[in-house]
Amino acid sequence: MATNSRSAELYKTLLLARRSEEAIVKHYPENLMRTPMHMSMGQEFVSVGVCEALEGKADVFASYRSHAAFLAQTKDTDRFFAELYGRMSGTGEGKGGSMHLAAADRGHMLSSGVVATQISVAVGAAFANLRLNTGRTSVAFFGDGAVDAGVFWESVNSAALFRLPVLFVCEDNGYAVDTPRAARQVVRSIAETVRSFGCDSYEDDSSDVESVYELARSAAAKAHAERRPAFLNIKCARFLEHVGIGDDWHWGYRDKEAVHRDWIDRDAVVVQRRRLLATGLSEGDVGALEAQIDAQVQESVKRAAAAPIPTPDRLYAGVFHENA
Ligand SMILES: Cc1ncc(C[n+]2csc(CCOP(=O)(O)OP(=O)(O)O)c2C)c(N)n1
Repeated sequence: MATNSRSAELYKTLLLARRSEEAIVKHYPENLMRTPMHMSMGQEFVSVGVCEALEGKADVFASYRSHAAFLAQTKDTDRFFAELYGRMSGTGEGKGGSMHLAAADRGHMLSSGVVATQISVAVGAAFANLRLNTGRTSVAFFGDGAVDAGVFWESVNSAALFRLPVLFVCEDNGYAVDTPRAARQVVRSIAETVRSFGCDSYEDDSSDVESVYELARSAAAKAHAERRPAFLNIKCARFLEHVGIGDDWHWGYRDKEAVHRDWIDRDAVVVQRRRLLATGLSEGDVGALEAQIDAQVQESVKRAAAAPIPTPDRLYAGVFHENA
């Protein structure tokens, strides 16, 4: 295998997220997954690039658009699908659903349905990591809509003031539901504005998981070495509707042709597959990787659908500290 194994790993993780969501699209109409779905499809390369760069040493705080971040960090399709199916073996014993995935034992600390609330918690974790000298990197994933919220700016200010090595990662798909950024924010560049807080600030519109990987790696190293936060503004596009498994071109708030030209036609999953083929893997090698991922996803779906549903005595378990 002449291709470097990191490129193959990145492809496998990208594909794990993509195939998992394709399985959701296929099985959701069976009505066994009774949870609203905010799909990551198209944006997976952001969290995959960042989480792979941090090699498991990240504490991840994500939004309700949680699937790719969760799978990039944990690769745990069993607990993922079990939660979507509302089963005991899910991350929240079936109570959280798609928006509230958490596996603290694997560094996915939380996903929050309330826009921007995960960001300040990530700053607290960065503070704890620094104090406890864990060497871990606290990472907040959020959309450009979360930048509209005051807590984002408070978090950036606090992290810069307390010199905390936290990564703020904006999955900048340009919309809060159907409202474009220009209709919500006066600043032309979020990255430039954040820089004025004394935060290292980067922009990327590559649609390339390897570019995000390199950026996250160097940004995290600098954040720890210099004890300062970093803001990564990664442009991307959501391929599906804001919530749900379909598309929303009929709404008319974004131009289907432009999204295809700028993003779907350079889908990071396809780009990475091509890279593997161009750098030494054969179709057979890539097919074998894909078969492995497909089998993992299909097995997890099967196990989740057959897993026991929660019993009433577990209703409050994990909800309040004293019932943990
Ligand atoms: C505090 C709060 N206000 C409003 C909402 C309703 N809401 C849900 S998603 C969303 C848009 C957020 O957009 P963005 O942060 O860019 O994330 P994306 O959905 O694009 O990933 C809004 C306003 C909410 N969930 N929480």
